[in-house]
Amino acid sequence: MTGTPHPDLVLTEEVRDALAAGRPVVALESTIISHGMPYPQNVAMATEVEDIIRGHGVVPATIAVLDGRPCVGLTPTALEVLATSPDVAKASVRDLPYLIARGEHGATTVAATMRLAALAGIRVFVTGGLGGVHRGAPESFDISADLAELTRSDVAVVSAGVKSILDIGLTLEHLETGGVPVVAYGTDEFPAFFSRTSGFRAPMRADTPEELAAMMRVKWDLGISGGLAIANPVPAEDEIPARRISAVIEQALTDMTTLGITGKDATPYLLGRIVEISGGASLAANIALVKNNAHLGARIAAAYAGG
Ligand code: PSU
Ligand code: MN
Repeated sequence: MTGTPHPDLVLTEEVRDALAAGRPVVALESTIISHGMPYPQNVAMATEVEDIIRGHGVVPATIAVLDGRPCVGLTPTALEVLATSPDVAKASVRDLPYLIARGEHGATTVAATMRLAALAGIRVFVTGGLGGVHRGAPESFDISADLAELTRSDVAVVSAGVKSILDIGLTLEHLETGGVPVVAYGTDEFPAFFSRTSGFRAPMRADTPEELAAMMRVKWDLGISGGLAIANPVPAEDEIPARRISAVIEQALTDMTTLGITGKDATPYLLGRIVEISGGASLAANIALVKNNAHLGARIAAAYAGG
């Protein structure tokens, strides 16, 4: 169903065997480890998320570029390197040729992880938050390559929606233009990462992993290339209400403008600053929502492999 992994990828034996046997595999990104959370919470989160996925009988495949090798499935030592080394570049799709040719380390964003997952034949990918259209994009043109990749790689991406460091309305418009199904899980509203609500209605809704697996099959059977954005709201007990987090986000955006930070540094700066201003509350919510996404992603992968 998924074909043979691209020969230039370095797969762990566990991942290779699972893919060859048609057993479910879930991809995980690494920018969230190297540039999205502080140490040691980052490596603890990465390890726990892998364990959650294994708990569902599904194989986790964390993706990164290590010494120029595009790796699908990582050892605990590799996770530790990604979590601690200052020499790990943030790697979107455009960075893959540069880092691989030079033999460097790269922590893959949603876009780059999708691309490598697709080359491996992995159809489900779990993350925290998607990149999107930044506030002020009509002037800055800052639109994450994650959105472009969702139009290209055949991978279903489970996130908790997009956080309001971005322009959520413009992000949804951009996904519509790209022909990307945006499906909220168990809710009518598109979730805003830290908060279950965003004020925007989700274009589509699903209530079971089987419904999502069915949509994936139909999409790719019809040859409609590209991914699906599955938006899974943060659990109610872990959410930070929109009115509470919005002041924190506004402050972080103001600080970013003052410092003149732009481009690929914008998202990592904002994530780090939000943790600082919120006194760690945002980090706890971030970890909780990633784990919640891991449960759903594993169930979707199992439903897709079983169907
Ligand atoms: N949003 C988060 N946490 C993250 C990211 C986004 O809440 O770690 C990371 C993801 O790897 C995403 C990337 O793909 O930031 C988007 O960066 P940019 O906006 O530069 O495309
Ligand atoms: Mn950008």
